[in-house]
Amino acid sequence: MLSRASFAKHSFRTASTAARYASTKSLRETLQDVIPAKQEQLKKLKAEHGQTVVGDVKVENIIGGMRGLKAMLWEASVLDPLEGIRFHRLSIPDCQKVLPSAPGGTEIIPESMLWLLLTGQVPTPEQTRQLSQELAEKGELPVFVEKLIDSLPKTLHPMTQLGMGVAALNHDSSFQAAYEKGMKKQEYWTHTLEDCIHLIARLPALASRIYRNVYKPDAQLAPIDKNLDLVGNYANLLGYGDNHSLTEYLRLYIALHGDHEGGNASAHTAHLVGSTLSDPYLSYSAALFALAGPLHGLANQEVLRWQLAMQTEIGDNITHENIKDYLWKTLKSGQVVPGYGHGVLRNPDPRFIALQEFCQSRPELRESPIIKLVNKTFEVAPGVLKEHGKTKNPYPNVDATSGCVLYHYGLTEFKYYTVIFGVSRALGALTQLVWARALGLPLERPKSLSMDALEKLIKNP
Ligand code: CMX
Repeated sequence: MLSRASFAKHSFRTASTAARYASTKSLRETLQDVIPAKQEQLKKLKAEHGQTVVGDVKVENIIGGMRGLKAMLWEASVLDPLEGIRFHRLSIPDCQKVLPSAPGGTEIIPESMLWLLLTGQVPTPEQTRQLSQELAEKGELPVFVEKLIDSLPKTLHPMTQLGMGVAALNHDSSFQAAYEKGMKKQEYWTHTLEDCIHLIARLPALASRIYRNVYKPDAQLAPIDKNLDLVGNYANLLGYGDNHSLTEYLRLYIALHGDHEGGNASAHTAHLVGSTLSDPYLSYSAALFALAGPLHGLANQEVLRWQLAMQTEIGDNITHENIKDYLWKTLKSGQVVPGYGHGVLRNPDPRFIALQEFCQSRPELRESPIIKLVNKTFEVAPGVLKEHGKTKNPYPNVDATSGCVLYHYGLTEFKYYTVIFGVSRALGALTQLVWARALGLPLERPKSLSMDALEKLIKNP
């Protein structure tokens, strides 16, 4: 059987996606090629459609968290409420067909997703391998950051530590150094890209150091292996490098979770902070603190906590009736059902489906009690949430299952799960920073109104 990489290489280059394949060029050369056309597209949009109306702003948008307002540019992905995410027009199943996997693996490798997000093109396996190599070569942490992380109390939440570590990495920011020297605007994106690549490269070492310090203080951290891909190294550093299935799962999860258009709180935060010309380290550090909220990235830890509590309460007697009762108990106590609902999606999240398929492809996961419970919950929860009648989307989001797979494979420290999400989301949020600089997007500055001002405006529009 062909591996996904060779499958992609042999079958898909002749298909309609052929033009989307990158050539043999490097990542920087590919970006250099694609940026002028995008700059031209933006120029044309501004000149020809600057005054075209594409939506209304209602009072409910202003007081309702700006839901649904079409108000920001985001190049790498677009989220359709029914169909889910597309990365440069490729759906998750498309990506699973064409994006290269790691040597010996079958799942999408995050490097190929990063390439796609940045350039809109599907990299060859060789280009993916070169990017892996570059990331591994740049993967060591500066000693002062190691010392900073080692000095933090292990009771400090791993997400707080991650945000602090990422912010401290701006010590070496290429963008900031060049800005101080007075670089030209046309050079912004190249320095931004250097910072983004360095930051992504260093995330495994930073995130695994936090894991080691908090949960395995006596463990030795492995050195970065220059022959491994980003997640191969991350799994190794976490101490799970010999678990091929977990490593493959992490590759898939980190690739698929890399971007979810721009309006979600973490991506939007990176974009907002980046628009002040803060460097990518500071911008992404801010994003991580948005990700740390329970309505956003913390949901995967909450799902696991909730599913385990359900497991304890209903024991071995896992019936639809018992799960239903537990769901109602959660709702009646005023809590949300974690892993269900979404700000945009109105169908089951295709990322959830892809992770479910991963579970179904592995006998140990098919038999896992926690995965079985997730599946059974999925059979019941949408009906209960519909009957409850509050949420606009009674279906599971990606977090309904993501943490439970980690738990099955022995990565049971669920306060750490959002850190893995943080490693993943860097792919999309940092991509947009490169594009924001390449396109010369301005400082973000929406107009706010007080309630009095709003009432005045309603009377006198
Ligand atoms: N369980 C119970 N009630 C829910 C619910 C759920 N899973 N999801 C939404 N609701 C409630 C909301 O709390 C809200 O109630 P109030 O009117 O009393 O405030 C009402 O339904 C309407 O909410 P909505 O418009 O459907 O959803 P929002 O856009 O406001 O919120 C989200 C979206 C994800 C925060 C919400 O669905 C939720 O809290 N889900 C559980 C947490 C979760 O899984 N988060 C992960 C999100 C994934 C991601 O970050 O990518």
